[in-house]
Amino acid sequence: MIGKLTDLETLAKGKATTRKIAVAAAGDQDVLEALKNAIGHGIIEPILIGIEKKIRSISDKIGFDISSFELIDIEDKFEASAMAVKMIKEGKAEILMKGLVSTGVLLKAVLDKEVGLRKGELLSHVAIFETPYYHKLLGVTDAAMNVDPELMDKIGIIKNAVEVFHKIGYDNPKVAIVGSVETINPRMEATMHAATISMMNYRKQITGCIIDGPLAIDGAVSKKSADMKNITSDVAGDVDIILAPDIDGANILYKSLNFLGGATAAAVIMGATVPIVLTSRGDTEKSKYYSIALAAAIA
Ligand code: COD
Repeated sequence: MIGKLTDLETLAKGKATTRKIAVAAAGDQDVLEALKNAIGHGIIEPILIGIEKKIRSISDKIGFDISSFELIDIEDKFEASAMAVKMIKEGKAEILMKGLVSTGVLLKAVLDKEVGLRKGELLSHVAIFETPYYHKLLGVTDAAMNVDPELMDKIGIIKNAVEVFHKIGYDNPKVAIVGSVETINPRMEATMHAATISMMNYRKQITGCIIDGPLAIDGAVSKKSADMKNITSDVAGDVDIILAPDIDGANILYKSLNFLGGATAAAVIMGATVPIVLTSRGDTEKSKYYSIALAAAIA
């Protein structure tokens, strides 16, 4: 079980072979810098797909020697995404990474029924935070993909997050389904979802984790707060994974942790045949590096 994001680096380095990462539309300074950093730490080897001239000129500018890496010259962003997906399909890479292409375009290539990377499961975003204000790593899902998940979607989102935690050494992660309150209110659908999913876990319809909800965020992360509210729970105050009610709740939590909570995140999209790294301009350099390390650790 890992306790810090730097441990992801150790897990990634412990792989028998260096993981290959296919980068769609790689002609972007932020992306090339993140790759340079990860290659410097010996955790990945890239296949760069995009406008060759642009990739070479940015690489020269940042002092990134790409001479030993495969580079495929494709101008169109959808075609570059489709090529990156093809590389995965053909077993030439084990991680997919988004470059200078919109999330929607890349995900369309991933979700393509015939040539994409579906394996019959829901795709969802899983982030792992390290913050000075919590005693261990903290998972947050789904801040980037599923907009307004239904009950069954939430079960799929939990499954993906639990899979990530299993792969980084947590046998039975604690999952809190959070919202505004810890009581069930039939007028608040998220509390009904939480109660149903918790009971499914209690009855062993969902295994590999301990789930409790509904919980408010304070009770989920603070034992003191849970005790004050007389909440008896194996999860309250010691949560590993927080499932938010929808993309807005998760995204607000994600950005609050980053911008107000001094946290750093590593994040991937799970549910496809390989992990997908989707860094964005708002992410710090460290966060981009740890996202690549997380993907390499679990691929
Ligand atoms: N998992 C598995 N299959 C999916 C998923 C998913 N999460 N989402 C869609 N599909 C499948 C559908 O079943 C369908 O067969 C096909 O993909 C297309 O579905 P649509 O028409 O709903 O897909 P799109 O292309 O319109 O939208 C997919 C997105 C992921 C782009 C969409 O859900 C989205 O915009 N999500 C939010 C992204 C966002 O704005 N994030 C903000 C923070 S970065």
